[in-house]
Amino acid sequence: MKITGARVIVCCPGRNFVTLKLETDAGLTGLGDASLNGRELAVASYLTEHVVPLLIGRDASRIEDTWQYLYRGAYWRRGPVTMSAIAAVDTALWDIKAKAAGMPLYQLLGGASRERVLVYAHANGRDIAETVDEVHRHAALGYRAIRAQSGVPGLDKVYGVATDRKPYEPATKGLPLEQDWDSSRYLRHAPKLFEAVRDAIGWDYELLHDVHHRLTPIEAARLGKDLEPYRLFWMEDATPAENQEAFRLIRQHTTTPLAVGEIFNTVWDCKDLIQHQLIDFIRTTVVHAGGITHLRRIADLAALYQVRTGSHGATDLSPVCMGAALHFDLWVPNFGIQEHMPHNEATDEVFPHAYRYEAGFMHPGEAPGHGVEIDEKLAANYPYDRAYLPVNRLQRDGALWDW
Ligand code: CS2
Ligand code: MG
Repeated sequence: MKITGARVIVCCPGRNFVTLKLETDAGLTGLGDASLNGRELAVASYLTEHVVPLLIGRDASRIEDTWQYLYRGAYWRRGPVTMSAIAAVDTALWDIKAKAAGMPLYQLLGGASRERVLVYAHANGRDIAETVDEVHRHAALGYRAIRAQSGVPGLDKVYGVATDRKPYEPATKGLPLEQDWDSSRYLRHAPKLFEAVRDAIGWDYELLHDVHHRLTPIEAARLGKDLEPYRLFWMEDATPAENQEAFRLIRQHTTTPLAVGEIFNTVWDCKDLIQHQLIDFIRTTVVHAGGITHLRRIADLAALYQVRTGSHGATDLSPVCMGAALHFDLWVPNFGIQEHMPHNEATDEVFPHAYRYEAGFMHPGEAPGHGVEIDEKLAANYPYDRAYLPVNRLQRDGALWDW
């Protein structure tokens, strides 16, 4: 079976998505997500200008060879743009292979290891009371695991807290939004949030929290310690991880489980963290970490050290990524949890899908392939609309800080 066509479709049904569609001489098509929030067109052009010409005429069944060809062959390795482009090709090829076999993708990976995929929801509010309300609302929707974020007294805008109570904030039109930050205010506030949430919801729910890279290692260590009484499922992205050793310091001080990896692209970004057992959950996902082929490599390394998966699943990843991730989650033996933020209605219409949510869990469905398609006509009604992620500045002196 040969690849006869490859097209990049960019659309914006609320958020910007980049989708690669492969066609074959057998009449089968496959889809891969290549969305990189705020830098979408870099991946689109990497694909169109440099990858698509290499794909035409290739054997669609040679997924591994194509992965190696694009990774080693480029000479310039790793990085979010390269790895998202490779991921899109890889995901589309797995989609085609599973369709050719007449099977849902998880069957090709080795079959289901579980009946359903545990997902966590997002609860956020401008203050603690509002966040507690949101936690209750998500519990009523059936979620067993809930991430809680709240505004911080004295700070204008904080990551994870949507403006106008919209479900999701990152990426706005015009210049990047400037948020302000003060680690001391945040460090005083976060334990109070979890004390209130535990008081309100009790102990039958898993609670999660995202620090979004904003603390230094020693501050992260202190937060982990202060949150211990509330038994979090994880504390996410406590500090930036370019220096993987930084996590050793956090680890020495706290038993709060640590998650990281939504911005990682390859196993090399995770390697030290996993091998030295400095983390508990690895959050790499299909679209930004080289597709199913590479994610499987990361998960297998993690399994050796009892590190479990917890794939990124924000709404800036398209339903194509979500579908593929859910097949992966249903199979992967060392599964931990999957992030779930429902897409808006327009996105769900543009990307009809077989996956479904039910009472705190998801399932990828039984459609052959990964079960996600694109309505190209509808997609054409939503042209690309440039948007940027916010930047973060210290309240004290306006210096640029981590976001
Ligand atoms: C996040 C994301 O879901 C998460 O945990 O940290 O919201 C992240 O900020 C966005 O995906 C960035 O595009
Ligand atoms: Mg995050």
